[in-house]
Amino acid sequence: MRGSGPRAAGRRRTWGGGGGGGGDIPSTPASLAACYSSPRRAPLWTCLLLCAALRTLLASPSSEVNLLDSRTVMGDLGWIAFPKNGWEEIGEVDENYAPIHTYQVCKVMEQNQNNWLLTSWISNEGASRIFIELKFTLRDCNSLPGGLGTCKETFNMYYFESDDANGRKLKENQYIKIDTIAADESFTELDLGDRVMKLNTEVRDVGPLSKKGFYLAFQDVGACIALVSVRVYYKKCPSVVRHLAIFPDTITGADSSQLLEVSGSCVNHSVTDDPPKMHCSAEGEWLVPIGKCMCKAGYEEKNGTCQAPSPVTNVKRGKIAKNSISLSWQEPDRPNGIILEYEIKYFEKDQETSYTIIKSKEASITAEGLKPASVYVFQIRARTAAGYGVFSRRFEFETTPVFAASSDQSQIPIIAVSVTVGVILLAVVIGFLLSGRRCGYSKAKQDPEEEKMQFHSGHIKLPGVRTYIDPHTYEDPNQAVHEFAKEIEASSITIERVIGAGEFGEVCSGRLKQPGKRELPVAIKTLKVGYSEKQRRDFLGEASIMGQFDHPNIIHLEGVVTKSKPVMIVTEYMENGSLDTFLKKNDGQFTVIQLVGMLRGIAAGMKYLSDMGYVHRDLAARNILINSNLVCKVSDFGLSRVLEDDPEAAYTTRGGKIPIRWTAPEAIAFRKFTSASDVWSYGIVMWEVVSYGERPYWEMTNQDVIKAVEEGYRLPSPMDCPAALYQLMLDCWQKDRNSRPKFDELVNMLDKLIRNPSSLKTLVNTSSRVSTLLAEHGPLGPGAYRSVGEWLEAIKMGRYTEIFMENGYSSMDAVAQVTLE
Ligand code: ACK
Repeated sequence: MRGSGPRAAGRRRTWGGGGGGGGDIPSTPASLAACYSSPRRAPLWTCLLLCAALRTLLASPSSEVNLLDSRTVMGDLGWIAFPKNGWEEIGEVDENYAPIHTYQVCKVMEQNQNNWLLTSWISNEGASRIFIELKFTLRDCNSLPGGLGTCKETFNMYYFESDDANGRKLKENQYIKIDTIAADESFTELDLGDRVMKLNTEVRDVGPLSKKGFYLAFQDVGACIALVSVRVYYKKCPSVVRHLAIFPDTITGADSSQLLEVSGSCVNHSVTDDPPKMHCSAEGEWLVPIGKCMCKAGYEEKNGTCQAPSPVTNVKRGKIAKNSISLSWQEPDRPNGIILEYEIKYFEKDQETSYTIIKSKEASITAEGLKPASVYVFQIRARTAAGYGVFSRRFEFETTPVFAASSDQSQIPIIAVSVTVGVILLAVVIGFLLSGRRCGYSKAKQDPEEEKMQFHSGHIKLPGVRTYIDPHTYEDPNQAVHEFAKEIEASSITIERVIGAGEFGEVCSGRLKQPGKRELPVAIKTLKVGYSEKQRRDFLGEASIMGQFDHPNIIHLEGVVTKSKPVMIVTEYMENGSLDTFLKKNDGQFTVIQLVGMLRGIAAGMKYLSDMGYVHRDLAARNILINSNLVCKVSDFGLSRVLEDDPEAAYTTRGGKIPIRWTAPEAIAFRKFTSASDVWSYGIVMWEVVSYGERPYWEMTNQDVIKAVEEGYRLPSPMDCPAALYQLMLDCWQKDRNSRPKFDELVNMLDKLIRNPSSLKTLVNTSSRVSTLLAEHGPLGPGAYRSVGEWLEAIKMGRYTEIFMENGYSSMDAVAQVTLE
């Protein structure tokens, strides 16, 4: 599992040994098999087989822009080899007579090979990070008769930046090495017998580039290689329209973890005070839109554009005779300007090709010259200065028979026409959304008052559970320390080394040997000399809090030294230090179950704290410690000062200091810190863990994070994240704090996942991951969208937009009114 963000996706290619590793190419032609069978014979690697297969694989993702693709170059590539008898090009053509630019070298029997292949100049077209995808085959040295001593199974790739398209250098030392390329799959003679050739794909990236272009070079030092294709590309975030703003094609940043902030421009007939922004990731994905454009007065949003009035919905029939039908209607719900006129289209049922249009300045008409006893279909639309709105749904009325008396039923409301396909569909979709949204556990709605009792005041006693006592309630803080923390003799502590710096002084590791007890490894926090009385009180405040807890997932306090200097807090030693640093150091090294185990431990520790009535306020991976058995323990307790010494904490407009990226919106906005806001932070910790210590919201500013979260956006799923875990994260990030899971529910859920590891196999797939980058995670139902078209598009049912419109479901309000019935 990896970080979801710009950095992580880029990294994955490199660790994975390239973007895909080996793949079999079946049915090697006889000529190719023959050439490989003896490296001594000039290997005529016609590789003909490759061309047809490869050309079908050419399509690159829309976010990738090719700077060079050797497979599509029709003429001479202009590459040069030195020495001349090293790399050689296979002068073959494919079945369409297009050249196959395959280069080979196979001097495995000769000593001291140093064969270079230099490309011609490649413009980077303004991109500062480029990717190189190599497809090649490589012979397994073990399978070579007698060549073992000299044969190699790697080659090297280099680059040289230049503004000059004619500036190719021949000196080796002018080239900078990109990487040594090894094959995931080499092949043997046996493979050739089976006519299976192992094609390797490796991708490397280079950046930041500062010149207009570059040359690539491939160095062979004695391998048997066929370089089948070289594709050089950069990534871009393709132009999109989001929230009525157009975001242009944007080349990704130079750094693999960079998020580029891009401003959008409002579509025609829309405006904004604050231009909307999106962030272009290094992987070419648009992330976290902020802000929106609004249609100008007189325009309404539809399918990403601004059009004129909303449709007429409330049509009543008036006098109906054998040759005429009178109708009246009300102004559209949202005229979006002054209605200049209405256009009425009508036709005899099933004769749609022959229709009549009449215009009326009034909201009523009489259609005349109709056939008796015939059904007519009517549709009406309004026009303002901005143009026509969409037509209303179809209304059907029947003229009377020749001999029937006319009727004036103008006061009788029109009976709704039969339920259309669109409505049924809508009902099904809504039902589906409502029922499918929740899975796993049920989140009992918590009475806010009840919550206050449980979470807000630290002194409400839960049956059978000890309660946390705020050290502030002691007049003398020293009394609190001595009530909850044991005094340790300084002489029983041996300090071994400094392991970090805390706000109050150094953090050291050492050993504790108390009389009658065995020696323990410990961590020792010290209070630096020259401290003030307040600093001493705050420093020891943490011990007063920690000393009240006794749980395997809460850092254990051994005791304090207050009677001599330096003043110290002694805790159990956690070999692997803080969780965020540990995960970054061990990126990609753990199984999903190990990660879930870590999360389970943190949740269990937090359940204990919330049961005690303690609200942490600064739950983050940096404040979790992990030991050599990968047991995670919650640490960093404090009074107000917890947030003071957290480098992540920033001042809010209300003056408090808050670690914005980890904190629930209600805690940021009005300091509503509860166990439910700790649950929000826990969701962020889950994200940090699954993404191996990625920074939440990457380089976005705190202000942008606050705005984006307020607007309903949530962190996207980390790469390769089990869907069940991401769903838990989203649950923790519910805007309504009462809807978030409680810590005991989180522990139960994680236990279930651990007991049933196959439930972790379903990963959030890439396409839905990308769509969640953009999706609003408020209500996932229609309420989250501002137009019917946008909603239907989001649920992949955009093709039904017209049906919805025709049936009068043109606004999200109208959609929201529809019941399953
Ligand atoms: O990431 P680290 O190695 O883990 O660096 C920080 C540093 O001290 C400053 O807080 C480490 N640290 C804090 N408490 C402990 C502990 N109980 N056991 C091991 N390391 C600790 C923390």
